[in-house]
Amino acid sequence: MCGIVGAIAPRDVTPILIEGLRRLEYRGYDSTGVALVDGNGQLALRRAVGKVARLEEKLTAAPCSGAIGIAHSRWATHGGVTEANAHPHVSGGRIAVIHNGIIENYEPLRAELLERGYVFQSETDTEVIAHLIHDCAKTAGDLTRAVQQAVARLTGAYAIVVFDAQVPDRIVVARIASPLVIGLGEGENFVASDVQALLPETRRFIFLEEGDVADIRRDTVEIFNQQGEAVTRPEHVSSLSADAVERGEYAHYMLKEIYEQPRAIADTLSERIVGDHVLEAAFGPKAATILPQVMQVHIVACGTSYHAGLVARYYLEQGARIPCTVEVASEYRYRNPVVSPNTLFLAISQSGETADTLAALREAKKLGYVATAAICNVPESSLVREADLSLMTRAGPEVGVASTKAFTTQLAALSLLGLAVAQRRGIDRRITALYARQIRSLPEMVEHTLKLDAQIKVWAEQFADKHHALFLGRGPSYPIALEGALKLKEISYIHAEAYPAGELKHGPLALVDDDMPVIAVAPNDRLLEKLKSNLQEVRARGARLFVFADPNTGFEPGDGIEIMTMPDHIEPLQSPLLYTIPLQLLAYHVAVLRGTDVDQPRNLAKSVTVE
Ligand code: HGA
Repeated sequence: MCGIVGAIAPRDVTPILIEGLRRLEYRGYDSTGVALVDGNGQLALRRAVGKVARLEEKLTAAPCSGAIGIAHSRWATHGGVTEANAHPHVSGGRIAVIHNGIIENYEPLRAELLERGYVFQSETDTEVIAHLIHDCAKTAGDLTRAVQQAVARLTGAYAIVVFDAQVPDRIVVARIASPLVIGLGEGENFVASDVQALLPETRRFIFLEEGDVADIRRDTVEIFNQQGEAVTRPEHVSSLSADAVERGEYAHYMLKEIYEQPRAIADTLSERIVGDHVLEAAFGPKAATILPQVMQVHIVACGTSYHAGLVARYYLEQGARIPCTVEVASEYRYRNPVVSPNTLFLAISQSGETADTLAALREAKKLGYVATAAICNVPESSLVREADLSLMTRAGPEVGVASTKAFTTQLAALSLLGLAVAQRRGIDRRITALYARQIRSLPEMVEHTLKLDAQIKVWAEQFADKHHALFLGRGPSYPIALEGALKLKEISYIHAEAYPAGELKHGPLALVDDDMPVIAVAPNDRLLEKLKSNLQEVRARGARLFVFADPNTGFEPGDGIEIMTMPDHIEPLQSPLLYTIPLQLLAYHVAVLRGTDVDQPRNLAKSVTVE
């Protein structure tokens, strides 16, 4: 979703732009476009609804080429999926702009620009940027200054790339809350929303910081911070190869996808959370009218997505103080449910084609919910098309059948929903600001957590010959125990169960013996002491305990109990997502030791499009 590519070079850049768009296709999008300055100094614009291949058809039918150009793949937020709304947007026949993100104050700007005589060709928020830059350029004297003046008037999230066909010696870019990277070449330079797009051209990159504006020419790159001061940003040499979309150095897609989580979560958060607040428009154009009416949420999903829903219940009830219920889709659709007033129906699915979830959504639409919403990884999916609101996870394509990054990006997206509802409910701003900070630091915390991999691989040896395993957690850690058990059973074929630890004594304790490893999820939360007592009950029956715990929880390794210490400073809101990581790695290493088909486990499919 939302792809940006730009290039300035002593050669035709069209193939670079098209290849860049292709390399970003996995993100999902609904339309594409390219703008170039052709050999006659004219601005050439080609746009198409649908796939990059449609844009290529247009370029074949009406060829154009140029040494400076920008290209975009759009996933509509403001205005329908039409050619007129596709980017680039042009002002005065000379300023061409592409944009990722959402301009929150586009309505007053649009009114002002209409008054100043600008004619709008699209319904997008982006077009105001093009006209604003054109307007500023009249007095600014140069394009970079015009962009600086224009972006100073924008609120919201943006990565923008601009050229002026009348001065085609530079591309100017700016960003806030939406990623943008400059690719450095020899006598040519590039820009993109993601390094993936540029890997065939270069591996030297500069990552722009919040508020940066950059003037990119063939031989120079000048960067200015938000205060307009010239700054230098470090150059990074990427170790990714151009075929990084493939499995690369990883033995399995699942492992690669586990390691992609910091980036996938960062992508899911980017453009949606600015400073301390969530941009409601990220849920779609109807969010501003629907969210204020929501007094309750009913979540419906299957498998791993259902576990994400169980965690979301804590985000919504404890964070936003509204009731939330969660149910598996295959049960919901035949239950003839009774719907309370002002309830939002929320469906969660990686593919957006999960048959039971889709059927549940269609059923829900007849039942008087205030609205329907989807959390999904595939923008073109039926679920997204049919729901009133949607928030896309940006996990990228997930090849491993056992879901990893799709799950953690769902948790990230659901935490944004919790925060958006909390904002609307008027929860104390200091509290919502705290949540926002905790959400923003998730990618970095996941990075730290992945460092446990080598230790987990050693633990895995103690599971490889087992037939059963029991996972325990309490509160929001219980769904994580469920997810850990699901991962282990899916790919290692070890029978694994998860229980809320307080339920042990009501039955499952009968199963516990020294052949049944017990895995506990033990963050330092208000249920820790309760969990400790439950673990004593298990230990007393001779089970071997494997505890994932925060530092300072007071667990001591000893006879029959092993402790894996998680990184420091995990906040309660973060712990479900972070404790998922070691459980994914444990399942992975156990499966590898048992020699199963990790990426394509028996009897399972990636996208469950049958009932
Ligand atoms: N708000 C803009 C851009 C959305 C986006 O980032 N798409 O990829 C629009 O709706 O066109």
